[in-house]
Amino acid sequence: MMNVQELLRQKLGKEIASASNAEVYSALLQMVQELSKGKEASEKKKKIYYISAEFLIGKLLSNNLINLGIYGEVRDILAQNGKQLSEIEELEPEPSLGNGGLGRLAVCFLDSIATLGLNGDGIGLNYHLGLFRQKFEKRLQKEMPNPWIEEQSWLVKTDVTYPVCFRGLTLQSRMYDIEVTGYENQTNKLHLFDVDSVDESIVEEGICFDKEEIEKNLTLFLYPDDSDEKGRLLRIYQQYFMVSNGAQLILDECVARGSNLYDLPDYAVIQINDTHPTMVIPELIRLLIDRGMEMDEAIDVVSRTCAYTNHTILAEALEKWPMDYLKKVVPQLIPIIEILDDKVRRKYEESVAIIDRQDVVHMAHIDIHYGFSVNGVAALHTEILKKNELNNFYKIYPEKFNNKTNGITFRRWLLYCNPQLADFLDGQIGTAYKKDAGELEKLMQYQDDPVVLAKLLEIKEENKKQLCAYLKHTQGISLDPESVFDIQIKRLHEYKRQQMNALYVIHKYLEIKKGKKPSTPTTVIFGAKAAPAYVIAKDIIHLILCLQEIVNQDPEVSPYLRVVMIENYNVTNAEKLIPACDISEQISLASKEASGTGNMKFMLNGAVTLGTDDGANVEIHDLVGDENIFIFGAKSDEVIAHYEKEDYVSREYYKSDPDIRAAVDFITCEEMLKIGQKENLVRLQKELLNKDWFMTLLDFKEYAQRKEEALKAYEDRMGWAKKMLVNIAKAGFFSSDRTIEEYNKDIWKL
Ligand code: 26W
Repeated sequence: MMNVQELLRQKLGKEIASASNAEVYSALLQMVQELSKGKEASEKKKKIYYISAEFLIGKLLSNNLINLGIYGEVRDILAQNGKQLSEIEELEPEPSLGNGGLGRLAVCFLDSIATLGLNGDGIGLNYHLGLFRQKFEKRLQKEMPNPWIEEQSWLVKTDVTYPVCFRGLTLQSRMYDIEVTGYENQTNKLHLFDVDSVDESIVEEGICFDKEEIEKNLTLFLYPDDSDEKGRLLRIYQQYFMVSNGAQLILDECVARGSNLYDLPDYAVIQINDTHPTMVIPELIRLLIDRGMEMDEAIDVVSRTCAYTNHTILAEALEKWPMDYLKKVVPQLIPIIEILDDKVRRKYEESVAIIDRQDVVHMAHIDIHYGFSVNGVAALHTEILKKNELNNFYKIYPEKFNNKTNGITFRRWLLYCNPQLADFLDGQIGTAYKKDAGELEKLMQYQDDPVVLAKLLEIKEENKKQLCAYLKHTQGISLDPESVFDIQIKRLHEYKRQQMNALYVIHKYLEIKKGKKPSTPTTVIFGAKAAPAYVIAKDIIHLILCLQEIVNQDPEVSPYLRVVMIENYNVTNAEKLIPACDISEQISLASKEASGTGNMKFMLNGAVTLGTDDGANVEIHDLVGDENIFIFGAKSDEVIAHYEKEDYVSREYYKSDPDIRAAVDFITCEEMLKIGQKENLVRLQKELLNKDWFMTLLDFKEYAQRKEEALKAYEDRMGWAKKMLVNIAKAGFFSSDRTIEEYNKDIWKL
């Protein structure tokens, strides 16, 4: 058994007590890397390659200490030497290599793959700057560069390098690895590709840079702004760079493990995370032909190796690349894509073609025809794919379609972020739930035990206080821990309907002004980044920041209602917010949120969901029952029918309901215009009145009513604690270990 204290002292080269926090951080990082290195699993024949443009890894130090089984020991050793692990963690920059759910899911999956002892690595890009750092200036979002790579980081430079050819430009890649520690198990790898020539000094004002200097900018940013053609071309450069490296690595590794390439599907399965890595299909075909395979054989081999996960039904998120763009960047793929299209066209109708009449390539269509599995990420989502969005494909390939409801790793989202709750569970139901999440059900036997219920309330209270201290310390925000914490944290998007929550805030403000004082004060907390070119999303942020000012400054209102939008929402602050939440806002327009994973994290930490019948909320609802969730709003089939009939007119709701009218009018009232930007507020109001594509006003009334019910229910403390308990007890299904077991059983077959 190695001695952690000794190892740490050795890495430090001095006594722990006399080292600075920065020195301790650096020593811990080296120590973890060394310890995880010894744990690589012996390579088995078949391997899963999870290829994704995003891996939202978050900070790794504590996560790795937990997975290596030495978190408590390290924390205690540090404490004995006058050091706080929590302070040391703050020195670690967060690698924000993802936008949101899809990127975070990829990392939860890597954790579970390693934890379950499966042979599997991630493949992605080494963005030097993660998703922008968000700053608020004059109540508007400003984007700043978000560097994360320091002198010492989790990245390990390797000797692996491949040539990647673009039109008129060949770049030599460099592979970096990050160790993926499994929980008390083996270590796998996340391979991130880069080019040595990337130059951070080309970043100008904010996050602007020359989009045409490919050698210098290729892996500079995660998803550069794609609102113009140059940005979109850069996206194609990034995607091809990722998949070409990935394909070369996979073929090399499989050959090394004994494949003759004709038997590739026995050695590799490639999970394509959304359409961003789709070009891996034509690229693999191209490489196999280069190595002497016939075209038809290569297509067959690749089709039996690749599987596709769909994460959205929003048309604008299903990628389509004009042939012109592809010709400018990757001309070598054009003849292959044309053959793939030709084969489809010979057999099937136009609607499932790969290249459409406008000469645009539908990336998802490549995945579906030339992959062996298509999965959605929650039961409802998969049903909608089969019945609606992808129905024409489902009719051709019913056997390819399957559901894999998302999951989250309980190591990060319970053991790490809520140690008080985890400790309490250990004492109550034993520790087996850490590896077998279904064990959480054992908590059900205490649903009427007043001591257990009181303890759950106490833990929540403590977490709320800790959040208050954290927000005070990091953002200068003061909150009242006695109030109900009602939290909506996720990317900003109209379909997620932060604007509906903001309208509720206005409604409540007006009610309080009229003298209707609520018995329990509420704090509505938002956290969200808006895509830099998404104008309305930024207007919604502006609205919320203006409301924050008006509501919190109003002495008549602020004792009962407060609004806070935290700056720079990311994984690190999610880890503090989620354990402190009472009401989890999951209010997307039904049918639009593929799954959601924040909903699962909140549930696991004892928050009660206020949500629509959408994504995985439907499954949460089924598990906890009507008593333990607050569901409202139009159902997905009603919503789909509105779109089909084009019969939703938001203005009618505005006209016929005085509460809605008052709330919408408030957006541009004198008070608001005094502190807000007229242009943004007027534009947002017009959008709600003239378009409201995501039907905010349709659900508003029911939403406000349900929220009142939830707030009322909160007042019965024991009744509420029971709801918390049931949510925690039923959360086991949402462990990503369960999800990965299903992927393996049905798709990967390792
Ligand atoms: C066009 C490029 C693009 C489009 C969409 C990049 C990134 C995105 C999203 C951020 C994709 C995403 O995060 N989707 C989410 O995936 C989660 C994991 O499956 C689901 O839980 C969410 O419902 C879904 O929105």
